[in-house]
Amino acid sequence: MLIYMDDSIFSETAKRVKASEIREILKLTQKPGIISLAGGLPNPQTFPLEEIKKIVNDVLNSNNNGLQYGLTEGDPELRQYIAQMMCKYGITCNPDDILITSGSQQGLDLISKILINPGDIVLVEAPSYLGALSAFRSYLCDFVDVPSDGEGIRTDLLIETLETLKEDGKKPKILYLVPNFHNPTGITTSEKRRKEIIKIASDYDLVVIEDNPYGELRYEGEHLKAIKSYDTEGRVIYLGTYSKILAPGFRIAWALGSGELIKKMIIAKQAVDLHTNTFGQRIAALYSQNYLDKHLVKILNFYRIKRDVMLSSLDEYMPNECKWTRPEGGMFNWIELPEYVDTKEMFKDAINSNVAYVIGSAFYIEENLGRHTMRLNFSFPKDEEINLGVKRLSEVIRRWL
Ligand code: PMP
Ligand code: G9A
Repeated sequence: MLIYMDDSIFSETAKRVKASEIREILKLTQKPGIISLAGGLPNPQTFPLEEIKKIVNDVLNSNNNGLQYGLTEGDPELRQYIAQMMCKYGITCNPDDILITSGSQQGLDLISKILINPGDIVLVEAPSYLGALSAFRSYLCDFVDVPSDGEGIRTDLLIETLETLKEDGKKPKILYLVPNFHNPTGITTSEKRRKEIIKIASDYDLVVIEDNPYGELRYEGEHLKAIKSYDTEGRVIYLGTYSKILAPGFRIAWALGSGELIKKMIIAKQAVDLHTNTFGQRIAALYSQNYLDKHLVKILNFYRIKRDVMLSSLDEYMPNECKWTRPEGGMFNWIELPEYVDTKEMFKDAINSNVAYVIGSAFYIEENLGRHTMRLNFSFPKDEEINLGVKRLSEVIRRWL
């Protein structure tokens, strides 16, 4: 029997959220023959199968076999390890500041749950990670976007925006940023901007979400200190994840914050899923203690080659009218075409030519922005597919010039 439901049955949230363009494109790219430069997937060749097999046995054979309910906060050994690992980014913290989440996507959801009332303003970069926009949107926020350049969010425009909002009697609550190898642009926020951001957050009483899934994947240069490391007032919530350094299927990530912020997130999580899966957490803890450092060296070498193949393929094939970013790490390049080319309209042509990308406008709040842009991923395809994919794409683009 077909049941018809009137739209009025759905909550405001259900009415407002729309399917993620990335997840929809993921379905299309299952078609045989397509080279996908779309989804931000880690390369399965980096998944350390042999070590994981061994650890799975060790976990099952141990007293704490990872099959029981666990603490909402997360596995104590894993939190201990993460607290130490955070020194790399200049962050001093203790395990009590850390909540293990089911992916950082859940971190974004929990933060929204505890901070956003309908109509609250969230400040985001333009463009911004689309999964975060969906998480915030689910809590019926309003967005205000601020442009970025090669150094990250434009802090001068951020102040201008905050002043204009103040004049209108509006007080934003949250500033969401991806400072390392940004999704979608690949850009890293400079040290100068990081310091300015924390000062602005303090002056305008903002909570900063520092989302850092790609920070470990640095192929050149030194790690920069996290925005969180400059935070003396407990107003930054930092998000990290095992998705890009171990395997996303485990859904193991963490939120790091101070005092009431992290406590409220823990309570919120109790109502969502009680705790993150214990088995995956045990595996992540043992993996981290025994193999992670060596594994990171391996995957950095692996992904660096892919980044370089992507850059040299772009240099070789792309028409002169296109510009692109040169990321120092992460998984993405951002391409700008001449303004008259609409990458959404061009997408069908690309699929027919067996190559996929993510349309740039998907990463903007305002639908008319970024229409001439696209995101390319280089972590998932094989080296030769990157080359062939960019060649195919540049042929498609030439047809639209
Ligand atoms: N934030 C950003 C910026 C991301 O790119 C992603 C994944 N693509 C996430 C969060 C979610 O990651 P996780 O797998 O940890 O949920
Ligand atoms: O598969 C996902 O949804 C995670 C990837 C995100 C991205 O491509 O930005």
